[in-house]
Amino acid sequence: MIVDEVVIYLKAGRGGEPSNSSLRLSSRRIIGGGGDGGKGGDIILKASRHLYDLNKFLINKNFKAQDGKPGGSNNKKGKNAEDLILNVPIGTIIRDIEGNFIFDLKEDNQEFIAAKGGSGGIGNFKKTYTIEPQDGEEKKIILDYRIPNDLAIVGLPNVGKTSLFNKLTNKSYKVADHPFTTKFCVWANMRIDFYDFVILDTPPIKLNSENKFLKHLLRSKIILFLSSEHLNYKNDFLAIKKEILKFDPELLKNKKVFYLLTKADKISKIEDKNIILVSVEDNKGIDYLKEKVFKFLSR
Ligand SMILES: Nc1nc2c(ncn2[C@@H]2O[C@H](COP(=O)(O)OP(=O)(O)OP(=O)(O)O)[C@@H](O)[C@H]2O)c(=O)[nH]1
Ligand SMILES: [Mg+2]
Repeated sequence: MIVDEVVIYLKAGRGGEPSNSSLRLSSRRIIGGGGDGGKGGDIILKASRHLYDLNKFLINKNFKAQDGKPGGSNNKKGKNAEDLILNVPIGTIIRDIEGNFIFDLKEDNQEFIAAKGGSGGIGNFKKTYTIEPQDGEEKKIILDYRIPNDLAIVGLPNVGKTSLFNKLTNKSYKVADHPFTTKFCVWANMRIDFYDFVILDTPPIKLNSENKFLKHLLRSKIILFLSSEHLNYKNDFLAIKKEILKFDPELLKNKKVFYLLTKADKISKIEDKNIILVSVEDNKGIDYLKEKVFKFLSR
């Protein structure tokens, strides 16, 4: 099971305390000599290609960066605290607790300051007063992981999604002659002509239901709509489209959709130019599909 959404609590570091001390310049001259406090540590979220879900945040959800060090006498500045860096998988969207978008960490090593450390207090060097340090920002945020992928397979239950996924990736995920076999999204590389593309298999779409896994279509460039209804496939495709649009209309924007009729070993041909016939039993249409995918993705 992949963990694709978590709420975490962040507390950036407070600035260091200022020093309030005296500095003797001569037997008659004494001035303020206190140094400034150091800056509190930021909490930075950083995209890492070594992580593939948000599982690690189930163990620890609370993060605190260190406070800045206090200033010293003789105008000695306190040390800035080190930033706290939290690695997240590439493809993690940061949201506020109401779900509003804040930032999308799409590329390896990309960083975002999620909570800013407070500035250090100002010491009384050459002054008669000090200024208090600032607290670090405190935040509760949502990490919303959207699996990076080039193409995704979607469809109603039992239409042959995982069978096609296995065929295209040489994997052997569970296939069964009953609906709802696939419970979670899985993804793997599909190699075509020395190029690797990431393909996503999804659980079946349930009609009139939330289908939360559809959020992983956000980054797909191609979506394969699958039906095994050799007569009523148009109804299936309409139902798939309706469920996706209901979940989030953005998911179909600027996407290429290929319409696939599966289990084509059971029929001879079909008079519909918009449909690609495929069968994992006799390999019908598999090379043609790969060619179309390759043409589109390697443009
Ligand atoms: N004849 C034939 N049967 C197929 C083909 N592809 C899949 N099947 C069969 O259809 C059934 C469902 O296949 P799956 O790949 O598990 O279908 P799915 O859409 O992933 O199913 P869910 O994960 O439950 O939604 C299995 O019994 C497969 O053997 C095909 O090309 N031809
Ligand atoms: Mg499946």
